[in-house]
Amino acid sequence: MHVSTAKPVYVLNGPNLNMLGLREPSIYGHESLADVEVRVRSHAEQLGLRIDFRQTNFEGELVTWIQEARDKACGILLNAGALTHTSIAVLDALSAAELPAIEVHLSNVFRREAFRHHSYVSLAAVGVICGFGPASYTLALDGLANILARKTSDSKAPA
Ligand code: DHK
Repeated sequence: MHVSTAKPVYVLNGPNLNMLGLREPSIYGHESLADVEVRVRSHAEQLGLRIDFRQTNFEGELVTWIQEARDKACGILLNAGALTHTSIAVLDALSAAELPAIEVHLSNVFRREAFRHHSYVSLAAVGVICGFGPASYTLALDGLANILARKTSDSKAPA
């Protein structure tokens, strides 16, 4: 598949994802966030998509980036880290963004503690990919590319 959009996909990462590779490797693996970025960038190139890849430990900054995405991005991949399970502010920003958003997790949150089973982000996401390690990001990008390809072909269809 090859999708061409004028705007990039925002790939946004929340708290503690800067610690990937060092942090609990039995759960999150040995790749750093920079390694994940390289993977996502090369996969995006194959799909014809551009990405803007970022990480923050601050809830307000994540909210600001999601607000910015509304005008500047064509879609969002979001691993909000622990904010997934706690942040109504992130949910509200995503709902306001009116963009296709995919929720991503490296780990299978459903095999973990009960507090990770609930996600505010899911309420505003088209879908969720979790449990595939760094490949969760590229699988999520495939899902988003499908949605964007459908949107582009719909907008070209005669009324
Ligand atoms: C990352 C985190 O930091 C956790 O708080 C989430 C998610 C799971 C992940 O698997 O990528 O619960």
